[in-house]
Amino acid sequence: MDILWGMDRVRKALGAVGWAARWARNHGPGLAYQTRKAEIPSVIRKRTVARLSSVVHQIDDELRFLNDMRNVLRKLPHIDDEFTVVVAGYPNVGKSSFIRITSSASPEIAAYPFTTKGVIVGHRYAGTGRMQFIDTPGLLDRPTSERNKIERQALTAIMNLADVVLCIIDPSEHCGYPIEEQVRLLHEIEAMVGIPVVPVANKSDLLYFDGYLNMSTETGEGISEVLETLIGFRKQSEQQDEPVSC
Ligand SMILES: Nc1nc2c(ncn2[C@@H]2O[C@H](COP(=O)(O)OP(=O)(O)O)[C@@H](O)[C@H]2O)c(=O)[nH]1
Ligand SMILES: [Mg+2]
Repeated sequence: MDILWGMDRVRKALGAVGWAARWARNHGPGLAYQTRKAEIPSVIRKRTVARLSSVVHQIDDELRFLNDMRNVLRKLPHIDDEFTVVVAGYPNVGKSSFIRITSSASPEIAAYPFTTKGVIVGHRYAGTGRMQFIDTPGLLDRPTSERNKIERQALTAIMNLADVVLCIIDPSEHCGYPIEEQVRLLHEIEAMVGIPVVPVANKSDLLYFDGYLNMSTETGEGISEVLETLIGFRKQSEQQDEPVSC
């Protein structure tokens, strides 16, 4: 909430609503009594409604703000408090394919307030152990210089949930990006996040890349080794749990 709106803004809105609620509690019984006792109740009733509507009018902006906030919060992806892997890499390297092939249940596509695209959240329950994967379309798929303020905030929010970043590269370059550019993004992410980054070369069915963990989300080759490597960071993440800023 702090990242999305700022806690001071949220506090101000809730404070205003609290004030209106207290006003209604304090004045409500008196106004009701006056209305009942009045010789011409309709006049008092009109006055009462006018006073009430004036109170609501005074907090109109705050109510609208809280309503907008509720709409955003409702759409936030459901992200569990469990071992979390954020999947990074240029478009078309195989991020979504990896989440699809490793998740026990169908990955959930959730709207994320910062991006026009959905965030894909996948869960793995069996085999190597419980973990969840978060895809980051539009966030960790290109150099930082191209990210705007909102996207940087979104990234900070996601990184605070993450234990490990899995950075997928595609040495076959079928994704459409030269390998040098992809490795540059990998180093940039390593320098930025302050949590372990696991680089993995995907599409090993097309090209094997020396010096990296290799996998193919098409054939399934190397996937279990990648999962083992990721889960190896679970212990570490349980010990240190510090927020990061991107
Ligand atoms: N040959 C091959 N193609 C792959 C592999 N993984 C993904 N692809 C293909 O690469 C394209 C992009 O994959 P996708 O998972 O959507 O990439 P994303 O944009 O990073 O999420 C799709 O056409 C996939 O079928 C792989 O291991 N081998
Ligand atoms: Mg994708």
